[in-house]
Amino acid sequence: MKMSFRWYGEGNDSVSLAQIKQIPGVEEIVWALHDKQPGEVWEISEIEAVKKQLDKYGFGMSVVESVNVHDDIKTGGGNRDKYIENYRQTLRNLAKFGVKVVCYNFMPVFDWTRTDLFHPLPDGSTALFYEKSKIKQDPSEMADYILNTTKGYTMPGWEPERLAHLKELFELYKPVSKEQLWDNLKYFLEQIMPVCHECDIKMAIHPDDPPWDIFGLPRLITDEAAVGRFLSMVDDPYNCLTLCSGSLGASEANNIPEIVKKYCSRIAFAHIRNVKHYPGGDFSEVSHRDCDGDVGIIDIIRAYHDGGFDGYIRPDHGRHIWDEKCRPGYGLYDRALGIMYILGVWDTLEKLSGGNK
Ligand code: CS2
Ligand code: MN
Repeated sequence: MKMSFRWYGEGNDSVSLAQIKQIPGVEEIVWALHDKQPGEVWEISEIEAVKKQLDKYGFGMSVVESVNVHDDIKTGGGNRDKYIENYRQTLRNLAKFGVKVVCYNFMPVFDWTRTDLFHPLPDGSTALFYEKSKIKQDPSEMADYILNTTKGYTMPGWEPERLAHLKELFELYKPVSKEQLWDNLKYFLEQIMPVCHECDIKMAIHPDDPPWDIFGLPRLITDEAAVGRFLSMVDDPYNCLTLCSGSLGASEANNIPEIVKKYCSRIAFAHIRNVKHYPGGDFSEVSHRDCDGDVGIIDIIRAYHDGGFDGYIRPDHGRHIWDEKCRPGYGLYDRALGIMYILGVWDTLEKLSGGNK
């Protein structure tokens, strides 16, 4: 297991590399070129610039989150082959810098969705919250809320330039059924698998968050059956998962420790996040401590440990604590606490099983 920390880049993150360096156990920075639009090639000089920044602190750059997939690929639009070729070129360029895992998602229009970015918790901290009844058919109210609340820090999938074209985006996805979306995902992966082999890069899909259809848009990676379908649809060791315990764990029906046990060998990247369920499908993100939420953090870590997981792992969203001003879910303090919790459980399991680390 290699511990990592997501960082949005110089001038684009409230957290500095120097701060991350002081969190015990972090070897890798999970990074991306956040200025790139989906479909653009990531140029060597741009990747090199990030490498120089990370080298100063001795961090690896093995995991990219995300190389976003162009809407034409998701919808099966006319230019998809052009954008797939660009994606392949980006993979080739990333391989030159030792990138081993590319996280991406195949969610239509939005990335993760929350109705409250700063929901107060009883301890005085705030966290991301989802209230089912607030998700209407029309997403424009939500889009306004996100734009007004995230000032200065864009949220993945909710970037102002995308939100400005919401109507067109919805039109684009109108004719795309769930089965067509599956077909388009399969087509995309089959086209890029040969390059993944050549470059030794694993593609690791991030589950849909929340794991159910929203705003009338289909969502694919929502439960164990979907994960099984996804992995057998393109049965290739380079077709992998980013197993996000909080995304799949937002649904009470999903047993995350069981999913980890079953598919451990195909998980390239683990996101550890805890979630508390409320009646009616509402949920709140909470601290990483097992008893604060419902996903079974200790059993999840145990499943990775006992499964011999040697991929990359990171704490996913944290709460906002100690008055920190940061990108929603991506502050320093609570994610650092999360790392210490994950490592505490992991190191204990190692010791109990007679390992020497
Ligand atoms: C992330 C996702 O913040 C998060 O929940 O895990 O936004 C993730 O980066 C994307 O879905 C991957 O494309
Ligand atoms: Mn995640």
